[in-house]
Amino acid sequence: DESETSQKRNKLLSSLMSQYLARDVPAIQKQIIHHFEYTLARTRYNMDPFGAYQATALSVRDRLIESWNDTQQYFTERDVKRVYYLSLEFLMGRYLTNALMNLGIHNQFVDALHGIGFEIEQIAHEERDPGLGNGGLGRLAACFMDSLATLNYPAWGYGIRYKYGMFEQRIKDGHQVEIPDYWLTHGNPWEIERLDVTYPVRFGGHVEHTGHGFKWTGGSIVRAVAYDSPIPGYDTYNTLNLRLWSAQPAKEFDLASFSRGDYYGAIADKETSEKISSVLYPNDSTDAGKELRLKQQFFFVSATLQDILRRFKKRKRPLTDLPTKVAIQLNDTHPTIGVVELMRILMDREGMGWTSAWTTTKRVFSYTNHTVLPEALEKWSVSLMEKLLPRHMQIIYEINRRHLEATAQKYPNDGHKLQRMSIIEDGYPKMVRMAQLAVVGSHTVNGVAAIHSGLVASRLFPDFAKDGYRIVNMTNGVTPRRWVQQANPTLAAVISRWIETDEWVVNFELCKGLEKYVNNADLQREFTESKLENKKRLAAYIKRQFNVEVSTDSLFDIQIKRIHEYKRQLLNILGVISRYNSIKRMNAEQKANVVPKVVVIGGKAAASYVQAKHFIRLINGVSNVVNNDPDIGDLLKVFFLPNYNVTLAEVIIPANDISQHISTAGMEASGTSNMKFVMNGGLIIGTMDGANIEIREEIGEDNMFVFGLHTPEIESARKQLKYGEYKVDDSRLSEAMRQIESNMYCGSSTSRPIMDALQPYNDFYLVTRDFTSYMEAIDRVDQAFKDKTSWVKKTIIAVARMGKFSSDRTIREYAEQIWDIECTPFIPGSISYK
Ligand code: B1H
Ligand code: IMP
Repeated sequence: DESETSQKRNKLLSSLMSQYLARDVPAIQKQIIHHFEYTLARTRYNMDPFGAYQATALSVRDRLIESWNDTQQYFTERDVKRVYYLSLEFLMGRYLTNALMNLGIHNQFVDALHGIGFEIEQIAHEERDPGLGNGGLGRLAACFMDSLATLNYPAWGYGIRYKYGMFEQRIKDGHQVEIPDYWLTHGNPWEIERLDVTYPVRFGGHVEHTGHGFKWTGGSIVRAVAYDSPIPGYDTYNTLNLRLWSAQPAKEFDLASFSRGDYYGAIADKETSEKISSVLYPNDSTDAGKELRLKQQFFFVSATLQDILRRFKKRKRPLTDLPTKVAIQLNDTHPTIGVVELMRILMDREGMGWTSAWTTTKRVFSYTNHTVLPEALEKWSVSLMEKLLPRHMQIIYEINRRHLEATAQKYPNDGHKLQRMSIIEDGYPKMVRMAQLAVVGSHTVNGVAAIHSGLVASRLFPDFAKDGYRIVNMTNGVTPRRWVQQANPTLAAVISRWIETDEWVVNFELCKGLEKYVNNADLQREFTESKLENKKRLAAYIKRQFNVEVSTDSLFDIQIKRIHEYKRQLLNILGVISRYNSIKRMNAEQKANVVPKVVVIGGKAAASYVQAKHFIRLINGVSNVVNNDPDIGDLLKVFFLPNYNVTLAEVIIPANDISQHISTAGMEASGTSNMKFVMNGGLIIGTMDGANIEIREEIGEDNMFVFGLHTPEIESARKQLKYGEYKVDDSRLSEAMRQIESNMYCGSSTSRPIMDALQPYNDFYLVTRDFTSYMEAIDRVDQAFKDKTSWVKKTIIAVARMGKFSSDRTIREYAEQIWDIECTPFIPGSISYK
């Protein structure tokens, strides 16, 4: 009857809990007030929007905690295989609306808040956007978490809880200024601090040879403390976890320095450990090669592996079974040291031999490559590795020795091949190539779009590809929850009404159903009205920012992404300058024929990326000239929107008529905003690069404005330009360049380096070479936009055919072809909590 008592107790507790978590408006209001008064210790007579947001967030979090605990317990009891997504970046965006929509309690919260005098939009707006990522790579990790949760896959995200996220960008006199993003100022209601979940992480020290192997000791210890954020899936009880590690001083104080009387010195030492999780490196697509960055990588990987192994060991079984319960995905090379750390743990701590440790390790890891740009390929000097991770350096040498020996046996007389495939790059200094290490240590390598995966195999790792290494393609995707349902409620309503279901939110292929109504004038009108709503929202934002009214009849032309030479914002702005010049020359009659345009450009430049910062200065200069020219009026307006982030993307993307994805062919691995723009009823002007190619394949060539050289033509075009075998001859371009040179838009400190880059012998990104083709495409856009009916039809067809680009599709492919994990939807009443 002991079990009878406990059953009774559980029943009572459950009933109390369901009363507390009831979904009716009064229950929600009670909960919000409760948190306001007791968690925040504020008085209800003094409720401000920020406090209301905090209390609301805490109320939502309460609702997530139970499902989240149940989900973890369920996975444990079912003993399922889990995937661990290791990423140095998670660009999650705001949580509140996402959580409410995924939990299906948005309407109730709208009413509950309204009843106590707040509008949900205002409350949602109080949340800081957690910018723990640079751009596409970090946002991809966030979309993946949403899809994993929604599809009920047993998955965890692991990363770093940076104190300072992506810097805030301000514009001062046309220049970018970086402001630190101390995003935790007012706490973070979505995270749960796990002071009980902590692991020691060692740096430095030395390797001892014991009787039966090697032991890494000495050095200094940093503690990793877990911070968990629940990840709700859409319309499912399953709730996943994103575990981010924060660095803290280890408990064991350095008694020696205390006894020496060096009190301050000993404390200062401890302070430095906290630096490890202090700041996100803002270098999208380039490798900064800083010691602290390597420390960050090992710190989060070591804590994560300890956590994963602890979980695995809850059941007694041999460690060689690890690959049947654990899949680890390396998001780029950043967590690659994990391959070596797992080897070390299996051998030095668990006593496994090399061969079985290696087989086990290789079956656990897989690696996603996100770029073929040489400047992004991570390398660490052997001497730095030896200093920070001496045992790991030994293991890397041994991995490489065996790898090269096996290769040499197959290709006995090919020293160059060995050099290319080697994990160690000879030279001064000697370097460890993390990409080679990731390939050798993984069972599968993937690229992120068809063309990119092809290049990974043919250009980056041709020797490995020929040697039978598994290199596959996993075309990126984005979550339709955040990027259509939440960002674009008017379009979402139109879709649901016409295909008579809102199932498209979890099955984006269903949008196909729109296509049969493409000629229906009512659908066309609703599409147009929805677009207008979204353009008004962006126009209002522009009005607030710049105090300029823009006409929503204009074509909204948008390029928002990190500022990079290869993304060619410079090509865009040269096009804008020519458009300006051509309007300047027009008479009234000609002007009547011009498609009025609002050009929006946004994006951050890495703080040390000088040329990218010049681009920003030039764009602002052009904006200043064009927007203040009375001859131009509404025909052309140009804005550089500061501080592009996920929250701003949610406002800008739904308003697009056209978006620009105009990288030099072969350089943008995939791009993911291109997908979001089209899903939101806009068309693309773009090069045959990254996912553009597959988008065009899906939506049809008539619905995309393609221009420029193709990847196979790039190298010879560069040579031709460089050696004067090809001369660019376009008077619009020379005029624009003359104006830049004359400092019409900005001073010479900006114009000179930009002019330099445009010289034929310097134009690596082929801006001048693709210019004429680009301008032709812009003309085609103008012509197409003049026919409103034909335009809206194109956008309807495009939306209807974007099914492939849901991250749900991507995640299913990873799950089936790489991770070998299964959907495990929660079955109520099935867990015993034993
Ligand atoms: C992408 C990065 C990246 N590729 C190094 N590489 C970083 C590399 O801080 N670092 O050291 C940060 C980021 N990011 C992007 O990944 C590609 O450029 C996009 O084309 C792609 O869509 C995205 C997601 O796959
Ligand atoms: P893409 O590089 O254009 O494919 O965009 C990548 C995605 O990252 C965008 O769609 C945004 O969701 C997100 N993002 C958020 N902030 C930034 C940023 O500062 N630069 C680039 N992308 C960002």
